[in-house]
Amino acid sequence: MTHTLDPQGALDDVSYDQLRQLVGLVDHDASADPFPVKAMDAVVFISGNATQTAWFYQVAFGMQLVAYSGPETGHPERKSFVLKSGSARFVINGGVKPDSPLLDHHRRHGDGVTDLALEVADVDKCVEHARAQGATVLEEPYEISDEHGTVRIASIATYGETRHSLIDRSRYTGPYLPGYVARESTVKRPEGAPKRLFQAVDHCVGNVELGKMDYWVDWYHRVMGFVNMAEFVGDDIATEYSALMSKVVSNGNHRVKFPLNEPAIAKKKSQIDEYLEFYGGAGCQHIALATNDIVNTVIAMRAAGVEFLDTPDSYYDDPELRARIGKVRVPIETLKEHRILVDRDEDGYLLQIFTKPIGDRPTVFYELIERHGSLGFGKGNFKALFEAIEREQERRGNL
Ligand code: TYF
Ligand code: FE
Repeated sequence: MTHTLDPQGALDDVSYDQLRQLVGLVDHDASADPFPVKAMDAVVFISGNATQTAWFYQVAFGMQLVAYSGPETGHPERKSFVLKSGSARFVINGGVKPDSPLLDHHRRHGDGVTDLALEVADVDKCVEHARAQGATVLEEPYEISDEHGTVRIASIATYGETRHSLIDRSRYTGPYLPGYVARESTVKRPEGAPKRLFQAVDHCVGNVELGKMDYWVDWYHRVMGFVNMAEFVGDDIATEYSALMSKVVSNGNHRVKFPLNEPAIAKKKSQIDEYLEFYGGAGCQHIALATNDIVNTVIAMRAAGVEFLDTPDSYYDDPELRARIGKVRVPIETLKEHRILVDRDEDGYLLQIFTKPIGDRPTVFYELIERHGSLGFGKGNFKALFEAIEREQERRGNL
């Protein structure tokens, strides 16, 4: 069998070889794919204050402001900031007019992800396949143009009030979409700071209601032709300590990976129940950002005030962990100093760390991940991680 590599996303100013290491790409024959996805196009957020949230992502996450749309550019109802870090793009929307429908979403869910937008080559083919598989089409394919060219867009509904916009930007050279103007950061990077704190979105996790995980796994199989990845949390781990079940689906070459969690009935109130209660239903729980230098990323983010989950000394001092992990890029003492987790599987190892929830509600948080061959999600860390999450849940009075 010959492997044609999936075409790269238009946004990627990170090379295919870099991405292969960063997010763990595998070869894939896209020619038979019913719903070929190139890459994440953008993670789109609603914020109660987009002006300040855009500032947060520049100062704390080192992102570059690249485009803007709002009242000054002929869009009186909302403000919209586009930020980039390598191949990762975030769009932060906020309502200006009090009756903006964007604010309805915010009233129900708080700050969160409204759209996991996907870059595709053929919007119409994807929409027709999705419709035939029973997906809800929220926006039929349409085109918008400006002096930089034309984009074709449609959108389909996924879990909760989250959507997947499908975007073909192959005929477009502008900074984001028609209606946006190029805009540069006015925030100065700290002296000696890394050029970027992360290079790509590795995965976006959805939390769904009890009993709905398999429905959504099947939905991604049917509608988007996604495949299961090996890593999952089944009944055994769920009842012992995780209080959640989890399966991972991805597109053929693993460029886009969507783990899906549901609460498990366990001794304690599940962290997934806490999310569902405060978010007001299913939604995006965490976004994992791929970095090639997690130590310096964590140092820079901490210096800007980002709070990470703590990991006890006993995690690092465990001789069983040290034996299992073997030699990794940085000494284990450095990982301990920065509270970075490490896991090894048959393909290699990964380093990872998790922030506390970044908004007012205990909902959305971030993961930083540095992959060295491992295609997993840190299964060996689940126990330590879920215990750290539960300590925070307890401090909030929600356990
Ligand atoms: O994405 C993952 O699967 C890992 C582990 O609530 C994880 O980051 C799973 C569930 C969760 C937090 C982290
Ligand atoms: Fe994750």
